[in-house]
Amino acid sequence: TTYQSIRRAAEVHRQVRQYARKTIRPGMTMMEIAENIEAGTRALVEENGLEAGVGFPTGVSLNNCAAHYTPNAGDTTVLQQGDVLKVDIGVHVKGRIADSAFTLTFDHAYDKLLEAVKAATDTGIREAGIDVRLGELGGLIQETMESYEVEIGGKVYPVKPIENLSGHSINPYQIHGGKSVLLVKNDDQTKMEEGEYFAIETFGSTGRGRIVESGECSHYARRVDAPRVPLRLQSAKSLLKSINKNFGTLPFCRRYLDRVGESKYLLALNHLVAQGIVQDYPPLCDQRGSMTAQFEHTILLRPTVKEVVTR
Ligand code: MET
Repeated sequence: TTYQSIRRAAEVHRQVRQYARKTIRPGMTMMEIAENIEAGTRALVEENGLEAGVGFPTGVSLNNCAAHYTPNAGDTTVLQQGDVLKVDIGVHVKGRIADSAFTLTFDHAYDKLLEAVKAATDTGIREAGIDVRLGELGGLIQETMESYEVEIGGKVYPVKPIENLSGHSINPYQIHGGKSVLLVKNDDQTKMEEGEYFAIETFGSTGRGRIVESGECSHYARRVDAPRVPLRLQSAKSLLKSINKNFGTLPFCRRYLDRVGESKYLLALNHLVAQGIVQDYPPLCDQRGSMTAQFEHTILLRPTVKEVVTR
């Protein structure tokens, strides 16, 4: 059943996450970190004979970058002692995606920042429920986040919720299901409904509290509502076939195209993005020098109970 698939995905997620927390160390490359997590996921789903796999590219966003960074081939970035690393892991079973993220640091200077964001996510989880208005939930998350200020390197910062990032509903094989939970008060009167499945995630920043797209793109997904336009570029046609076969509408990254044997696909991939068939998700970063943190769990709004499946 649906609930079974969700719980199996969450259990694999829990084990992979525990392994990640134990093994990630400064000095490792971002490539090693991401690939270890993905290899762990693949091994666990295979071991359990599940119709399952990686739910989306492993996010390993650093410092001012909040989300949607994973290394592309050739990236030699090494994790530093002073980095603030957001580890965003996705596992799916039959298309039911467990989406949960945490922040790792190796310097106690950031403890309070992490505490603020963890508290804001806990507020989001605690206050979520059937008939809760999305705009009000954003306000509660904001209040919690803004009740903190942090001192880092002798300077005091307010912790700002990132105002243009959000939690989201999740549909089968579709990571962003259509409903958004912003991290600030807003007038969205939409309610959460029975049976819905949400990624509750919050991001706090010592910077402006706003992200912009920045740096080379790694994350992509075929759009669920892709227009069925005839493709004149042969390479784009064949790449789309491969995407449909290997990922369907699950998000993928350039490394995943490499591992299924695609090469020299950038022109074709960019064409699919330009045609509105594939959505690109570039890294999302606050201003230079700022630090961002994230915590996230997936929740299931059952008729009589709220299940925090990834806890
Ligand atoms: N978990 C991340 C998100 O929800 C990564 C998804 S891949 C586009 O945005």
